[in-house]
Amino acid sequence: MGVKQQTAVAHPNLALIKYWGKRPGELNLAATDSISLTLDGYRTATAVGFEGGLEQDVFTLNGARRSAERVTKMLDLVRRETGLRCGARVDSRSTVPTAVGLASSSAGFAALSLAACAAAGLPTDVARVADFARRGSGSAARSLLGGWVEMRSGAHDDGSDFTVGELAPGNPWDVSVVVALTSRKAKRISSTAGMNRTAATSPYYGAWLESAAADFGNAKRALLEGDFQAFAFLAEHNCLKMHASAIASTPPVLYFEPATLAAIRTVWELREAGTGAFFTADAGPQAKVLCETKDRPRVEAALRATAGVLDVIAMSPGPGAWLR
Ligand code: 2P0
Repeated sequence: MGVKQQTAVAHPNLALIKYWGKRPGELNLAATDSISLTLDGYRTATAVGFEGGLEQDVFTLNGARRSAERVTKMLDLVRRETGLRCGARVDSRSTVPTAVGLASSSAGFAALSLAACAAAGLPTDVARVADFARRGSGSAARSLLGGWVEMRSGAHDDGSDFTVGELAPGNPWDVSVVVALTSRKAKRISSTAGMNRTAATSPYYGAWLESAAADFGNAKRALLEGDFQAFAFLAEHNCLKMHASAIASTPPVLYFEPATLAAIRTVWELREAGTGAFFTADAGPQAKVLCETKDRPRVEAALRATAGVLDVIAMSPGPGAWLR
């Protein structure tokens, strides 16, 4: 077989209504439906080429050889579907800092799954690629699409009614996301480990699942009705509930650093002073602030002046993954 190399590019996405917890089984189906915003700025470009004679996958990230374990797990699904037996060379170039809570895996597995499907000759429509992307990292399925995206696990155990879809493609609001970087250290607990520990040990996990389902419905309605304040308020509350359930795990799953809390206070002070800014935080210490673009300079300045904030990075909504 000749080598057919394909390259895909994807951006990370920011969860505003969170995926936290998995359904039982091997299909990596989320226990909660989620809503995200795909961002511009950071990006990952991944080239995949299946090579006859290559016995193992070879994975390089920004030129350095890395463990191919998670890559191979996903590529095995592509091989199973196509009958391909050989290994692949996977060369990924990413500007997303890894393992600090900036959703590097969402862009990484979106680009990998799209490039792998194309290289293996499988269909590259979003519905098909999303099944592979999700198996690599749940949140990656959302990065296949641009702007506001919903991810729904459906009701079937075999994942056949799992969907991702663009919400409000017309982009109802001119929004920005301002990230307050509070630490450059790798996060202490991976999101997979954090959510599994929460499900196994947190007394609040059941309450989280119940209230997350209501949040999803209410937030989607607010988005479709164009009510930014209602949507963003729900997103902030949803984030706090996710972290509250995680903190109550044994041992605790705590992602916040002192500067994360300082940034949260800054956001609340901005709101008290009349600026519509709302924070969210994922499996890492960074505070991510959603605001209307007209308020972005004020939000950036306030976060820069916050104790412990190392840097401030502003981003806009971005497109879904594409083949290059
Ligand atoms: C999300 N986060 O919806 C949630 C909200 C962080 C908080 O990191 O186990 O890395 O690989 O499917 O996609 C989602 O976790 O987890 C995540 P796996 P993933 O983005």
